[in-house]
Amino acid sequence: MKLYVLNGPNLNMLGIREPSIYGKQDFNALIQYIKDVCAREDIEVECFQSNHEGVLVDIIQSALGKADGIVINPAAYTHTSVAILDALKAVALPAVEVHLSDVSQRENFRHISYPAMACIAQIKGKGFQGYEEAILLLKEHLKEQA
Ligand code: CA2
Repeated sequence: MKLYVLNGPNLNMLGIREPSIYGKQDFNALIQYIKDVCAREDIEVECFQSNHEGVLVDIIQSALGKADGIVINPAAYTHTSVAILDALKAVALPAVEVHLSDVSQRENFRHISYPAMACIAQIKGKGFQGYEEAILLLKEHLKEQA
């Protein structure tokens, strides 16, 4: 079982500002956390981060034939990107959207998610643990499909 984990714009700045919203740990710690969860669960993982919408679309397209599922935190593109929604629909791989913060408790513009319309679940407000939940959910989903 192989997963792609994608992180969108500015998530590489984790730990540098806004610790009250996104926590104190930095981006490298997040990637290590994801890799540790996947190693424990016997899942192969590739992690990506980009600040560019088109690059995220390219990575989603490249998952076809290489990954069994996608965990994605599209960051600000969550609230704007029909292109990421369409890419997820195009590859038709099971995907789970993750947010560190609880976007439903923040500004109104963060309440809409386009990519979530092509995801089997959205997990929000659980910090790094949200990524673990997404990975476990995809693992169960893929086992059921097998
Ligand atoms: O809660 C999340 O995970 C978000 O996807 C994070 C995005 C935000 O636009 C979404 O509404 C919710 C922002 C990521 C930017 O992260 C920063 C990290 C450090 C300092 C400033 C921003």
